[in-house]
Amino acid sequence: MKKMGDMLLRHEPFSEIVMGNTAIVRAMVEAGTRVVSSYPGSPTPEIASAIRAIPTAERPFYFEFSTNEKVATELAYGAAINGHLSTVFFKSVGLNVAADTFVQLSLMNIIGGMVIVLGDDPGANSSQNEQDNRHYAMMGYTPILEPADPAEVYHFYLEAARLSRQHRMPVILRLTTHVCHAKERVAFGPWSPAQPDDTPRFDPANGPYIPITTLAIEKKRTALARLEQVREHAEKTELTRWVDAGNQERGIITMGLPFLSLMEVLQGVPRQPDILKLAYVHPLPRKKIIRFLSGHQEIKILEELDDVLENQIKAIAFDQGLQVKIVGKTNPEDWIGEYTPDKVQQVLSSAWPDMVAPATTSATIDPAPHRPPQMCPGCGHRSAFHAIKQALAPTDITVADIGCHTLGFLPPYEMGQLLMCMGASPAMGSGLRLFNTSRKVVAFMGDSTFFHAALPGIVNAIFNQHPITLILMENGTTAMTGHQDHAASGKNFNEVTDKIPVRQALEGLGVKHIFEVDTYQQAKLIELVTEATAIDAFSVVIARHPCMLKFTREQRKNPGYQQKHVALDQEVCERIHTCVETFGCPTFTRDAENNVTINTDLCIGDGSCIQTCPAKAITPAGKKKKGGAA
Ligand SMILES: Cc1ncc(C[n+]2csc(CCOP(=O)(O)OP(=O)(O)O)c2C)c(N)n1
Repeated sequence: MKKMGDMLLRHEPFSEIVMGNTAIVRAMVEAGTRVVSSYPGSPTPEIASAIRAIPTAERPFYFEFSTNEKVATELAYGAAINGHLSTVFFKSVGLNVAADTFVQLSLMNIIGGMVIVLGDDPGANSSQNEQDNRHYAMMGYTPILEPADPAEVYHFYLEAARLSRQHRMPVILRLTTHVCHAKERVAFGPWSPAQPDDTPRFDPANGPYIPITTLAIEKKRTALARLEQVREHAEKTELTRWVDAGNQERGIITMGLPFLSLMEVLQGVPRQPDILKLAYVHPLPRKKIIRFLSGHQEIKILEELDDVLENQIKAIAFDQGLQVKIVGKTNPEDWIGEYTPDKVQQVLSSAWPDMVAPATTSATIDPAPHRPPQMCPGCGHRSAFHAIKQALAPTDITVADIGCHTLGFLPPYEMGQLLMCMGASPAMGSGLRLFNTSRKVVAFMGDSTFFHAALPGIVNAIFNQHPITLILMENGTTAMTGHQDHAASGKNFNEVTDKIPVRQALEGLGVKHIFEVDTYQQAKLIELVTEATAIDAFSVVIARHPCMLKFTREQRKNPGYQQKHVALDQEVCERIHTCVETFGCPTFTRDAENNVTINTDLCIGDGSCIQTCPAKAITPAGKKKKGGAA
């Protein structure tokens, strides 16, 4: 980590093999960014890992994980109108949370400049959907730059920062999963640290910053005029690539990852098409596109997710009265998934089969064995779900939320029958409870989600008296995205801080029925859930246990650390298989003879399984030396 931190602060130009998520941090440093904020979400958390590699005292900018994406956006905006170049980054669906603020930003005079880094997720690798945030950018009159690889991430960030400062408007840098995680050698420029001018420059005269009534209309005019100025940059920028193969029949307009995949697919193709690879995805370089369209008989638009480019380019061609044939999406599948090389081959072959043969690879290559997601050994959520299931009737309704605990919906627990987005479970549960006196409603939620977006739903349940039970699965961290701290963790990104205990927050809101238990105490948990769900009022069970992945990782750093594991006495085991079938810890394996063994590489010896064995065959066992046999 120190090496990475030193690298990111080098003064002389250098080149290094880095991820897109690392390249962007060097760009932030070189651009003179002063404030960066985020809420964790794939594919962007490694940006924060790279930031962490720079010790706080040496970091040339302030960074924080805020409580949610809206807050992070507002913080970056506040800093930017005080004159500081700022950046906010988060995952695709984070823009839904930030949207109420985001859509106003283009109306403002952002004197310091503000870059919004989006981690979009075509293929829904780690998201509830694969939404195309170009729609938001268009709705918010905000320019977007879309890089294809780590080198472009670096250059495009610098361009976005320049543009944003110059036009005092927000600029989006749209990354996608592969672009964030791909690695390549990037040539970075020099950095000469200068004493930043931190004068607070906020001046209402730079605004107005209050976009209401006629002012909102005036501000919209300004936003539209700025977009036209940005279009002029888009026409001229060398970041747009025109790959001229001298082909006057066929051309392809594309951007981002699909461009890289296209280059792979076109290898060995005898008659190469011309390619226009866009850097600015909004606003489009209209004149350049008209020139490209005019020079070809047929154009293929190659874009991931929605037909955003296609519709605009077809409109441009129509307005210009161009005769060129434009082939966009031809199949519903073209709207879906990442444009990896095999996907691009498939999409291109359906437009131009004489140029590219249909992809055959998927049928011939053995797929990797299916590996369903699951909770880690020792996870407190497993112990909780195993117990809670025993406290509820099969007809009761269980509402999931977003986080590691979402995995409770999987067998054998099947706890959580519906899921929407972060913080939605209390209000959805409240709706399910209306006119419903026969089926209890239980909502689940993690502690990061509690602060992120759940408080309004909880307040609503209290205020409007919805008698549901919320089970707050408190593991002390934002586990699913890589253990980022949150308001109840006792530290923020930079320092130790006071905890905001969830119990006190709930009491402050007026919740009268609050129960607390460690999730490893299964009998107690069953008792409390039974009691809480019997109350005809909003109730909360705080089901607490530290995230054991995080805890064990920290323990392993101790020199004398010895991995523990449980043992299973084959003589006592009655082959009931609760450990495998109902508790479901991946540590237990059942063989063809129905014998259960323990994988001591996986088992952390937490012992939460011991109480689940009706035959009492599981015991705390021997300790396994670091790296040695049991
Ligand atoms: C709006 C939004 N932002 C970020 C994410 C990414 N995300 C998925 S799970 C999760 C962590 C939730 O943490 P917590 O509620 O504490 O549950 P845990 O994973 O610890 O069980 C986050 C941040 C998301 N899905 N949606």
